[in-house]
Amino acid sequence: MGLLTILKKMREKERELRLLVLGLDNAGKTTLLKRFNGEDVTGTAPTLGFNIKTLEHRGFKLNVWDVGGQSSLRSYWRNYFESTDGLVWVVDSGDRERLQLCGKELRGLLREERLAGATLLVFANKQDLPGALPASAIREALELDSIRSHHWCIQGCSAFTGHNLLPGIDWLLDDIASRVCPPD
Ligand code: G3D
Ligand code: MG
Repeated sequence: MGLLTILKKMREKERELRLLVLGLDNAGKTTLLKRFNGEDVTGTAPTLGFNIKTLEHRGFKLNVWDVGGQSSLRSYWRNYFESTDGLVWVVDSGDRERLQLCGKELRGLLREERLAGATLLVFANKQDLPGALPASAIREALELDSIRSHHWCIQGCSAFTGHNLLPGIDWLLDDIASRVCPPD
């Protein structure tokens, strides 16, 4: 392999990012990924293991892992932490009963050593639901302002309609790129 080929391969590797999409079950993780990928979002079944999707966006190759969120599966999340550039935490903004649990699970993740370098994007999903809490209320309930260990941002969105998905993902990519990709 010539030097130029090696350099090109290194460059490609730099533009390959690993995103981990987590959240409680029913938060809308799989729907969000499908919508982002332009797939039909009706009739999404609960994820019993994990989905891996490779997406292209803004010249980045995104390896996205969508791991099932049922309580029985949460202990397996740790198997997916290695080399994660960005953590996307998806919240069902209509699920007031489980907001406490949602915050607790998120704080547990942020203490994980192998996620220490990751940027955090919180999607306050299902904003299209009439009873949905706004992103500001989710931010408070999850105590996001107390996070000092990670770069973070919260974005209200609807995976169902696709509203505000792109601004969230773009912020995430910009933040990661400023850390891991040298400017062209
Ligand atoms: P998960 O992968 O996080 O477990 P899913 O969640 O993507 O399977 O979605 C769980 C349910 O929430 C699905 O409904 C899905 O249609 C719905 N949902 C996901 N995102 C949104 C959203 O932005 N708005 C609304 N209104 N619903 C959403 P069903 O009825 O199929 O269980
Ligand atoms: Mg799912």
